[in-house]
Amino acid sequence: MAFDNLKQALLDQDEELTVQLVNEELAKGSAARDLFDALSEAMTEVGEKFANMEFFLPEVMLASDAMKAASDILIPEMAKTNSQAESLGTVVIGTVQGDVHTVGKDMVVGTLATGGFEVIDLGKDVAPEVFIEAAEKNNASIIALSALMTATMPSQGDVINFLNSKGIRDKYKVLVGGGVVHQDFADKIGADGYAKDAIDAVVEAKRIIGK
Ligand code: B12
Repeated sequence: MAFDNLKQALLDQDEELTVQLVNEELAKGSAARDLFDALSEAMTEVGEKFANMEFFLPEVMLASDAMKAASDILIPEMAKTNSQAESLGTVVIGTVQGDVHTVGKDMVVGTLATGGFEVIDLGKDVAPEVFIEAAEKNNASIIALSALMTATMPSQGDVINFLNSKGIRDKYKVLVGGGVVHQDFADKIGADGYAKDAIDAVVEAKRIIGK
């Protein structure tokens, strides 16, 4: 398995070592994207360990912090290697209201930026009106919504309802995702696109804007 030490550092929730190994691998010429993918796999394993009760909230939070620190280095690196000459447009992204899960959303930020989009990251627990203000202000073409909990999935629909109530639904494509979200739910709330992971998010983002 590639980058075993790096993955293990994340599984050990060792932020300092994770960052050190990322910097060492970059200095050796490893591709930022490969490092990001390896860490994404490790983070998925963290999620599985949490579900199996091998890990509890403190371990998960520490691993998430290490992932965030690594992403802060890797995302700008990945954006540099983006071969797309022209921007594909602006995506406003965030985790929906009531939800503080950011790891998966951060990965989508990374892949969209590498894939040629300008990305405005609004962070977590974002209210519908904040998504829409940011989309209007930045002339976005896509609003991307992450939700990790059953209780916060309806907030994705709230953003679409808000767009409808303002009479501006047609100005934006809405892309949804996150652990609990699925295609049927996306269809039900009238989203334009759904993707199961950060790699597919780029394919789907391009598809919904016809690129
Ligand atoms: C990490 C984590 C946390 C961390 C979050 C830290 C952080 N900064 O993100 C902390 C500890 C804070 C946390 C808190 C809580 N959590 Co939590 N958490 C998780 C955990 C273990 C992993 C999530 C994760 O990072 N996965 C890894 C990433 C890579 O996967 P992902 O997020 O799904 O993202 C991928 C795709 O979904 C997709 N994607 C994501 N977003 C988007 C957006 C778009 C537009 C697109 C296209 C794609 C896309 O791409 C990503 C990369 O491939 C999950 C369990 C699990 N197995 O998922 C529980 C989980 C999500 N949490 C859960 C719960 C209940 C909570 C808490 C209420 C506390 C608790 N009792 O456990 C609080 C909620 C606080 C709140 N109001 O939000 C439940 C939700 C249950 C449900 N179905 O509703 C889960 C499923 C655990 C469980 N089995 O019970 N949590």
